[in-house]
Amino acid sequence: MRKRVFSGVQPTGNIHIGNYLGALRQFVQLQDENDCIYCIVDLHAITTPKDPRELREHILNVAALYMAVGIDPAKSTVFVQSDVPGHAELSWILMCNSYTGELSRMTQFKDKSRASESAGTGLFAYPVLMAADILLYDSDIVPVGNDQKQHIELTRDIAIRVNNKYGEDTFVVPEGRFLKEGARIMALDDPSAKMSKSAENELSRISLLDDEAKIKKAIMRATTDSDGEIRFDPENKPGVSNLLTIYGVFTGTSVAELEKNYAGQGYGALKKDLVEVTIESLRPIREKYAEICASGELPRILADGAEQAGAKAEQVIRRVKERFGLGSR
Ligand code: AQP
Repeated sequence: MRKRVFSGVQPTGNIHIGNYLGALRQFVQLQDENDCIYCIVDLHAITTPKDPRELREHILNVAALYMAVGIDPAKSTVFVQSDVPGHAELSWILMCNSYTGELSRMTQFKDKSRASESAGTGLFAYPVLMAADILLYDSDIVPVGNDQKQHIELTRDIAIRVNNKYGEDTFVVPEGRFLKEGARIMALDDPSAKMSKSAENELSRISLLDDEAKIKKAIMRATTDSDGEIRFDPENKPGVSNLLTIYGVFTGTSVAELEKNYAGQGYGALKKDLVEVTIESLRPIREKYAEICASGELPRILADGAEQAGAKAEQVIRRVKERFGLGSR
């Protein structure tokens, strides 16, 4: 049976191979068998200050990259979050059904706010907006990277809480979908942190549109360790293990096979080959991206997507308002 799938990416910078291997790769795999809705979550992006012109550029960039990695707007609904008002509307209703205690426990909030008094309220409420995004479409499956596990659990808690109070079929209780390999790609310069769009060091990540020179520099300088053995051991050898994971997912090779192929060789050999593998894996994405940008089709795709998503969202908003006794009709 076809399931409803929902996920999103923040337009906070250039999408990197962590976003791709952990999340977007799943978006593409799921779209043939399911009813998929993929969003560019711009309301999430403004939880930290953004330059308006850059934000608009990033929104269009993420939309084009969605298509470039293989999301087909004829199969999946692709749209921008703020084009559908139901996200903000449902978010407020859910905010009135969530607790400050549970939100203060979210590790992403703790990391991003760094316990600062001036951290924005939006940053604090971020997971509730994410719950609204998911519940607004009666989503069954949410394909995301491992870093979003806690937010998915919170979404489920809120859905179950509301269902207990307002009727079992108010919300569909969704499930996260996490890949076995690639669900958490680590930063190249510091394998104890996840690869991130907003990390200061450009060499910490490889973005899908990076040129060959940048890819080479980032991989050749990736932090490893001093024992020189190519072995998959994320706890004791996080740098090399991260490189093996990236290599393995891009080529469809198991890490055990890679360990065997590189037995007795140094990190230099592994890195050199990974540069080639990465360049070749990203080449078709870069070419497709250029084609999409040149086609001038994006505004129409996003307008159609917003219309389709808006119609679906409207049904859930009507149901929720009726259950909560909101509005005059
Ligand atoms: N390092 C990662 N490895 C695997 N998956 C990842 N994701 C993010 N980083 C990794 C997954 O990518 C999807 C989109 O992420 P997002 O843009 O919505 O927000 P994020 O998780 O906060 O990603 P970034 O890159 O770290 O962005 P910034 O720096 O702006 O916060 C999600 O499914 C996420 O799990």
